[in-house]
Amino acid sequence: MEGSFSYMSPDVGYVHDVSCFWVIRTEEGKVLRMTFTFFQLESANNCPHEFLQIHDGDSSAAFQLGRFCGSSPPDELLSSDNALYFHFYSEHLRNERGFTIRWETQSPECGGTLTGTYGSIKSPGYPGKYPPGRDCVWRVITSPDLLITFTFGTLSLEHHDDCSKDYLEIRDGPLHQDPLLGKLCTTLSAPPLQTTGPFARVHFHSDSQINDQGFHITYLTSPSDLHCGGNYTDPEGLLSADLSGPFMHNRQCIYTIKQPLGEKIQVNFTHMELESQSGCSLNYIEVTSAT
Ligand SMILES: [Ca+2]
Repeated sequence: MEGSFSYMSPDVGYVHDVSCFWVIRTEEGKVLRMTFTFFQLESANNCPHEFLQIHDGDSSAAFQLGRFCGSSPPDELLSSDNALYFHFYSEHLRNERGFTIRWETQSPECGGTLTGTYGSIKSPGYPGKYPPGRDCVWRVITSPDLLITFTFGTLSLEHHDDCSKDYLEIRDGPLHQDPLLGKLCTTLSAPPLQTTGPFARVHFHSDSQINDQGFHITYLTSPSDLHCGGNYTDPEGLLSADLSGPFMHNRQCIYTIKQPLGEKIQVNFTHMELESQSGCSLNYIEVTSAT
């Protein structure tokens, strides 16, 4: 769904006390993206006499995205839910003033797989407020010799002491049971977080009420300082990790062995010496089949 609407001053000089309201509503679960194709209103600080005011919902009670006048509106605005409310007011609308607004329905950005060596992740509807009742999961899958560092450009989540309401959770691996790097539910800035291996899982959760602006985080990758991990496609070969010298702390070495479809892979341990503890909780080798 898409469309546009306009208000232009009539061609008769001045009109007084114009007040108009519009609501755009689209399907449940979708968001609206709007752009200003034409915008020419009186230019004044705080727009006291003439303005277009936009709310992130279906009434003036919803969060105000902005009050605009002059001739340089923002490039685009996104709703965080499926409705936008517009209020246009002018005390004395002059000739050749008005606006045209174009809108389209979009699916909110929520989850996905990122494989680049750098990238960014935004909460659904960002820079508008995130919608309630969402769970978005992003997986960052980079190459075996890289580590991932997340930095927080914007972090603005409903604050709660034990993060039981809204939260952003980053795990040191691709799975929900992988170790937690950080769980955030604050509007305070947070220091960067670095993985110990080439994969990460980012999970955003919002509960049913009280939302905030959300987050915009970026990630960069850097080479692992140790030779560990790699991709193997030869029909046979040897994997080894040299743990001599300064002992390797907090590292995941991911080795992937890939063979043509239908081939089976046999793994033999020719030498293994790892610290022993019950349940292999501290140091371990794990072999999984990724068919
Ligand atoms: Ca909430």
